[in-house]
Amino acid sequence: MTGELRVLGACPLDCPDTCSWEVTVRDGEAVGLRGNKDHPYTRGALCVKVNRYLEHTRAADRILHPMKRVGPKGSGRFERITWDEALSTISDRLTEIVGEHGGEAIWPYQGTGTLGYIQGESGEAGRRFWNVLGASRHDLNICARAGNDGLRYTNGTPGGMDPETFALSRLILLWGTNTLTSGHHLWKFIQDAKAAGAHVVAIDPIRTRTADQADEHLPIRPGTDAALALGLLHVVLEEGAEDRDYLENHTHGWDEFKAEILKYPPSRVADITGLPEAGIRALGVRLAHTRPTGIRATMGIQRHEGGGSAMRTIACIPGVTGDWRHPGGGVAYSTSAHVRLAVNPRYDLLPKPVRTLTMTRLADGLDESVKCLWVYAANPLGSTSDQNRIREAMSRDDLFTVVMEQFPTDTVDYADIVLPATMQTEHADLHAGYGHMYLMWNEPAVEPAGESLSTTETFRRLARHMGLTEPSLYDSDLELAEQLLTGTPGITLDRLRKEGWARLDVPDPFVPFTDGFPTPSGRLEFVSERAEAAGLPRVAGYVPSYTARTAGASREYPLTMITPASHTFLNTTFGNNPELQRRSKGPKVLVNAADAAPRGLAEGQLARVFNGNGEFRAYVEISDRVRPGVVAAPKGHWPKLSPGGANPNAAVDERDADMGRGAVYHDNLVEIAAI
Ligand SMILES: Nc1nc2c(c(=O)[nH]1)N[C@H]1C(S)=C(S)[C@@H](COP(=O)(O)OP(=O)(O)OC[C@H]3O[C@@H](n4cnc5c(=O)[nH]c(N)nc54)[C@H](O)[C@@H]3O)O[C@H]1N2
Ligand SMILES: Nc1nc2c(c(=O)[nH]1)N[C@H]1C(S)=C(S)[C@@H](COP(=O)(O)OP(=O)(O)OC[C@H]3O[C@@H](n4cnc5c(=O)[nH]c(N)nc54)[C@H](O)[C@@H]3O)O[C@H]1N2
Ligand code: SF4
Ligand SMILES: [Mo]
Repeated sequence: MTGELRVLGACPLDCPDTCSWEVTVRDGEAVGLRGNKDHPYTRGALCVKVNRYLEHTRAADRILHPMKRVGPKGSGRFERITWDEALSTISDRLTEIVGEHGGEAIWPYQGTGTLGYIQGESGEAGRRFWNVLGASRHDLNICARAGNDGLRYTNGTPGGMDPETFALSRLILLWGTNTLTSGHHLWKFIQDAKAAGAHVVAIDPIRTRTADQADEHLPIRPGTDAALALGLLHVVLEEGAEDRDYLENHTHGWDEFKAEILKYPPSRVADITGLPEAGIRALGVRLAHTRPTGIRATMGIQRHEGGGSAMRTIACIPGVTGDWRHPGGGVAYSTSAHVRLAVNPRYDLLPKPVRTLTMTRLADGLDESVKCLWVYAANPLGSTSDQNRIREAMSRDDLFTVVMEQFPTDTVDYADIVLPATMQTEHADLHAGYGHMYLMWNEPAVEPAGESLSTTETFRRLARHMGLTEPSLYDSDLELAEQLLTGTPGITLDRLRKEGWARLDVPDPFVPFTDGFPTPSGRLEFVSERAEAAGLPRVAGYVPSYTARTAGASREYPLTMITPASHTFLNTTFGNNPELQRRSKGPKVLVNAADAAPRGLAEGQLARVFNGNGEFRAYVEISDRVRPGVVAAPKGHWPKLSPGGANPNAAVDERDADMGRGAVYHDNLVEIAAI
């Protein structure tokens, strides 16, 4: 490649915005990266994390060739090997393991490092290979599952509002979501709504930077959101503002749900949520009389024991107010369910039905029955609950661990073989935002760095090395793209490569559920027979989180810990980036003065945060941004780069949320002590 060219691409990270970007390539080298101004949703700006992505691709600690471990597990001591040696070692071990123990002894642990449909988890990259081998299935439930399931009970699908329509909302509830940190491009649409007179309310136990910009902030007690939803609806009923025609014609189970709402008058809800009764009442009155009301509730809200029920119940609000009638009304969680790409990981290739292992349950699941742990696009030692037990499980000598990575994470330190992975400027991929309604194409801009290979190419080479004959294992990236796009007639690969993105085939503005709801009744379900059959409450309602139901009772660990998104990292991605580490000013833990004083904690001092699971260390920030009784420790710092060698997940329990075995990252009790 000579001369200068501009290559269209997309940010691959697990962020709702999936930015459109443009890479400037000069003489085969990427020399510039900027957000694409023409993209209708992301409109140019990237973010503090990704602005210097090109530098990150060239970071000194990038893994550029295959390696084998030479020190003990966890030591991080490796020696360079050739791809040929890596593939031979792996082929031999996999063949031996499948022969002796069966394919189910392999756990392909795929994470969210890239959301690509070709290279990443959205298309279950690599899964065809695993199916031929008969490997265990992997349930990637770590992020959004409890909420997805909750929404499915109410609406039949997790898909909801097109986020662009928030510009049309007149009341906006930012509920358990930190927009300006975790997907800031929505803010432009919120600003448009504000300019037209909309009122914006943040409902979050933390006064986040998003709450700072809202008109009103309700610092709710964690894990009590469904009670607030019922209390607000109580006021809507008092005001006589329920949409009776909508209730009659588009919902299922109103009488039973109404009886549930009537159990939650604002006075009771004030006791449960820790919010002033007057504030609940005032917001209830606003909700009663403001159409359209748009609710943005994202994943933060469902990282709790009652998290699925919280989303299920919040989703009932527009059923009562009739907001789904209007563009700008309803609930927006994720847009993924609107994407119709023809994902085909070929489970038909499995030689026999196999077990499913659960991503959120790595410490429990990694028992003697697992002989090979294959980690790709994931950093479980930084991101998954119960870090100490994972470390112990990964130390087992007879466990063969392969990690495909870009950087030497804590997880890499436990690998037998490390395989170097390409970064987004070096491979082709097809994406869809989970916070917008566009498909995106990422054209490779430069050659892979060092000896790194993409996920698909790694599995193709491995399949060839093992002599596997299933033809679909050898489909090229462009063939995979063509296959995916058969699900979206009208959007061709040629068009996507030329234009960079294409709006999903939906009207603009998009109003979902105008033709009914994909539930068994075809209506919005306040009452769900499917939930009942699954052992869950029949009627949507309040299921307290673990901390909400026990905090007062625990004298040993009295503080509720939330571990939200960090502004400067994307999960643990960028946790090794010196500039972003510096900007994070962490690891830190936010503590209210009322909790700091009795513990003798001073501003800026290093403290131990601990419970029965383990401990991590963080610098105390005394702050009225957290309620008394609540502490916040942002996620993303690498354990080995943190004081004490652990991050908050050492104190996160491997408990399940009420739905989908979701993780409970914001639902743990801790104590803090000065060091
Ligand atoms: N900068 C940055 N952006 C990210 C990420 C990142 O790590 N960094 N992660 C990405 C990923 S993987 C995801 S899934 C999304 C997640 O994005 P969000 O959904 O925004 O997730 P969280 O930061 O976990 O939680 C959001 C807010 O919910 C609040 N919260 C916690 N518990 C409760 C509760 O019980 N009730 C209420 N009302 N609020 C509560 C937290 O205090 C937090 O401010 O963001 C993505 N974007
Ligand atoms: N305490 C706490 N923990 C949390 C959360 C929380 O709120 N609090 N949030 C959870 C959430 S929402 C999520 S989604 C999970 C995420 O957890 P994981 O899925 O483990 O994601 P990351 O920690 O970002 O690690 C992804 C790794 O993939 C690598 N990678 C990126 N692209 C590629 C690629 O193309 N190929 C390969 N082979 N590797 C690649 C990156 O270098 C990075 O090390 O974390 C969860 N962990
Ligand atoms: S992390 Fe999100 S906001 Fe930042 S560039 Fe990627 S998609 Fe855009
Ligand atoms: Mo996530």
